[in-house]
Amino acid sequence: MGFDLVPRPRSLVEGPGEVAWRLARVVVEPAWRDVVDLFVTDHVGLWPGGVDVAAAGSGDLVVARADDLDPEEYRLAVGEVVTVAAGGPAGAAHALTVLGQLADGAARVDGGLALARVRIEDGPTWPWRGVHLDVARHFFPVADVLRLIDLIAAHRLNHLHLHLNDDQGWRVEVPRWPRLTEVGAWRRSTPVGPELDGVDDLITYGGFYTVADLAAIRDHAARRFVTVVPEIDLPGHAQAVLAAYPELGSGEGAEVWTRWGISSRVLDVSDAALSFAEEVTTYVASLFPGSPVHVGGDECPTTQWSASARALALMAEHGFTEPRQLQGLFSTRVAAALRARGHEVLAWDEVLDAEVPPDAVVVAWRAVAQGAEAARRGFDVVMAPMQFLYFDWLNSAEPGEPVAQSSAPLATTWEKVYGYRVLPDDLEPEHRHHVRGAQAQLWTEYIATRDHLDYMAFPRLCAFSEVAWGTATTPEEFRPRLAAHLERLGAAGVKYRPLDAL
Ligand code: TNX
Repeated sequence: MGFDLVPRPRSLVEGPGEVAWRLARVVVEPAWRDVVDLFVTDHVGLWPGGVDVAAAGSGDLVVARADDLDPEEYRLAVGEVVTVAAGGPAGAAHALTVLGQLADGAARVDGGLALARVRIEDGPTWPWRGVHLDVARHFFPVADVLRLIDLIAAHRLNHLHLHLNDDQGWRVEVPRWPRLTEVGAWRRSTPVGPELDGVDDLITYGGFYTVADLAAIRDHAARRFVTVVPEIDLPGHAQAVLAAYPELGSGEGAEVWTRWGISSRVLDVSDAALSFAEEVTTYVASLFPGSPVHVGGDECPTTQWSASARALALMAEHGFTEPRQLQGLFSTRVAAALRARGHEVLAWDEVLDAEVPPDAVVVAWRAVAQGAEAARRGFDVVMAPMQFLYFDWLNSAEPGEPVAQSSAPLATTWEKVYGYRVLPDDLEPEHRHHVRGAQAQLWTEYIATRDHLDYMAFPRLCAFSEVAWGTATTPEEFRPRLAAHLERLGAAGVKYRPLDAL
């Protein structure tokens, strides 16, 4: 297939011939007008005469609803008139993203754009096509997040999971708990290079989002059919919280952590700590009405609980045999509060080791097997296995790659990402409906700048987008299309990793 579309549509039939297409007038129903306005402004340089948008009559572009299509499905036909039929506005936005890719590369003829006649029928295989960004280990300003959302939408991905707190920083303003940002958003120092080298920069580092910042991120994303999924990760990964409010822990006071890894300092299983988790998570959730919310739950060491009389008494009260089961008290309580407010709840796959909140969606990160286990146990699952979808791992095992979370020979090449398939091989047919889709993770211990984020994300995210859309073929077929697509990204200022780097 020509046209270098990424992700590849389900079906594309070409020809015959070309049209000289000049866009002066669009017809679209009023409810979908914003989708068209965004398309027109995003490509404003292509229409020197300006573009009118009308609700009826004739146009050079006609965008209409089709009842036989799902909300994200579309048909796009390029002829003298370009027509888009879509099941919903998200499908129309996907169609216009593809039309934008065709138009951006087109030559000018007869006062118009030379477009090949083409009929595309398309839609995603997987409803959850996510990208995760850790803004806790390194903080990314609002402008960088908005730009990432644009790139997510450009790849027809549809969720941005924001990891808003960790041991090394708390990144959301919470009015009733001001020390979370006064104290918890700032760390004294950051490792330079591989953490285990023990070299530290001794420079205060931090930042956080205001309520207005998060509203801007939410609205920018919503306009592009990207759902923002906020995560408050508790009761583990809580050292920044404990630096701000030591009374929520059971050990000695601590500073915001200046190391990577897993801190053993976790929230105590006290009424105060359980209420805190519920209150801050529901507060942050309230800034994202109707969105799914992630309650974290990964990597929660139990050493402090094993040493706490209160925790041991609670274990006896609940008949728990393992301290790990105490974690279920947090996830079930916070999840119930979120559900009561209309939020779907997600959690990292460690919740499988304690009590899983009813209806929780499990984000399977440790391996594919946890995803299959969650599905077999009746939970919906988003596949995020680190071996394929952690883009903080090395791009290649060659010497010369910048420091990353993995060490050679452990590397995740774009070819490896491209070869990943969302459905676990061994998952029985009766459990497959639980697989919602997949998500790529950008953990940022070793990603401090926007340019480096680009280097780690692209081209792996391009490969991922096609895996998640469900139309991946072979690396040999994909490579030339990817090369052309990377030029497109480069023209948009993306500092991607060249295919032949190193
Ligand atoms: C594991 S995945 C983590 C993160 C780290 C990441 C580094 C998960 C739920 N926890 O805290 O940043 O590995 O790759």
